[in-house]
Amino acid sequence: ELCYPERLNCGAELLDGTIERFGADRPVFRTAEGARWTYGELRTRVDRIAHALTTGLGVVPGNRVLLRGPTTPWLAACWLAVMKAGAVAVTVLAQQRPHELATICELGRIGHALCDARSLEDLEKAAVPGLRITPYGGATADDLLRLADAPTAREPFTAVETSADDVALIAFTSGTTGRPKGCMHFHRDILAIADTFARHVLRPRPDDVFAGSPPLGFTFGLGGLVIFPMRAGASSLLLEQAGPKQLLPALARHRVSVLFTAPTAYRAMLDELDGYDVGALRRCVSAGENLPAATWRAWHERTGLRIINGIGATELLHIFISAADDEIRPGTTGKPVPGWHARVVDACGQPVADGEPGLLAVRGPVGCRYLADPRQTEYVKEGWNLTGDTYVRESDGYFRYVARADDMIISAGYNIAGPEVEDALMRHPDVVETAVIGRPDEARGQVVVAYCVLREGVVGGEATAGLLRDHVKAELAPYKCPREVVFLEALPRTPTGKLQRFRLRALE
Ligand code: 3SK
Repeated sequence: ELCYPERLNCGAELLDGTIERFGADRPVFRTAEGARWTYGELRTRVDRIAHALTTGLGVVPGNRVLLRGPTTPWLAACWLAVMKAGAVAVTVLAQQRPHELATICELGRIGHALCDARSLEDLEKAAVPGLRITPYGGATADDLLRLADAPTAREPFTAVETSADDVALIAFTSGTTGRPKGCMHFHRDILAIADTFARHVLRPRPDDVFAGSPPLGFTFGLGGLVIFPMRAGASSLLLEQAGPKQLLPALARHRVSVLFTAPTAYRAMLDELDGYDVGALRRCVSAGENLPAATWRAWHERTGLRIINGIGATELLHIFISAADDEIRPGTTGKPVPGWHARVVDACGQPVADGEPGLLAVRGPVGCRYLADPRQTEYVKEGWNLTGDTYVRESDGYFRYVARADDMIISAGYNIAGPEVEDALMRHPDVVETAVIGRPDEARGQVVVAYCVLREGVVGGEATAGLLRDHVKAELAPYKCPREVVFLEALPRTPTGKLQRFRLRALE
């Protein structure tokens, strides 16, 4: 059971609390461009921003402040300042376009935005009535620091005494289907993810250097690159460009020890590993999508490292099922993280037998609270959060991913999980990425269609399609074999890297 005081400010806890425990001189953030911040320097900047917010901009506790920009120490500092000021951070992704930003601002009733000077254009184009935009980080447009330059802003900022149950963060997700939903999280939730997944599974050390690809606008990144390292007194390399091509050299150069990224990035890095010394790595976390067992094994073979696979959700802030070290079982996600409970249920919410597929239901220290959205009652039923994933619980308590609940293919009466066919295809050396969907079919209801991205230099076409179909037939029951294989240059993904199967279905 987690137990937090009634008065709790997660920004103060992560920053001032960590300084109390570990000292102010330890490194906290660095960048590929050479910036180096200590915890003490971070506190000075956070306090000045908090003064600028409250005195300069008139932000009061409970006001919502949109944060937009690439992954930089300044964005992390703005987030911490919003926390310390008792306001509510609304995080968005750099890729979100004007109409999406306008929807978010309207839904979130947002009055203020702190925006990296390089990311202003789309936010300005969103033309949100009454939104006051304050740029930060630009050589000429650093309004934020100008506000923070007032003599009073040089004093330490005393964090607002928020309650543990005050909303601290609204994280917007459009999931894989489109319409954005705001997920509200409390101050205690921010610490709870560090005190469950990070504490029990990741087990970071103060000398760890974290890095990864998820942006801070995605709670996977906010947790993995800011909250977890700070809770442990560790440091984080914040990368503005964090594709597989930038990650590998950064891991080597900065002796990164804890990596957060998605299955596709692990797969892509495998092709480039030679020539990079990733010997400092000791923890690799994968989430955002199911990790194919083939990718887990290939990474283990090449690096000796056992990837920590996890399932998380913006609704629940971070990872709730996972496993560590020797408990990791490739091809499964693991067991509920200590503090969390999980079960597999039928459409009426009744538990199904072990070994049977059903809907994943979880409960724990963080719950889903959508901001004014009727979909709340679809996600939370009788205290259980229904994540929209189909899972199997094995008899020894391990949870195995089957598919997104709406990604099951029913063909001639057979239930086929797209990801199982994808796993089989991924075991073919020429396949880099794949997505399997059901195509409507008069005779069979649906037929299996595989979309594949091939290794560079391999040519698609009838012959390759035939080879891949033979490969699947050798690995799985023949009824699971794709009727058709379609070759693409890349698969459609959300800005957070999740596959958008609905866009593939629209091609059918
Ligand atoms: O959405 C996800 O997949 C996720 C995974 C890990 C942590 C947080 C999130 C939102």
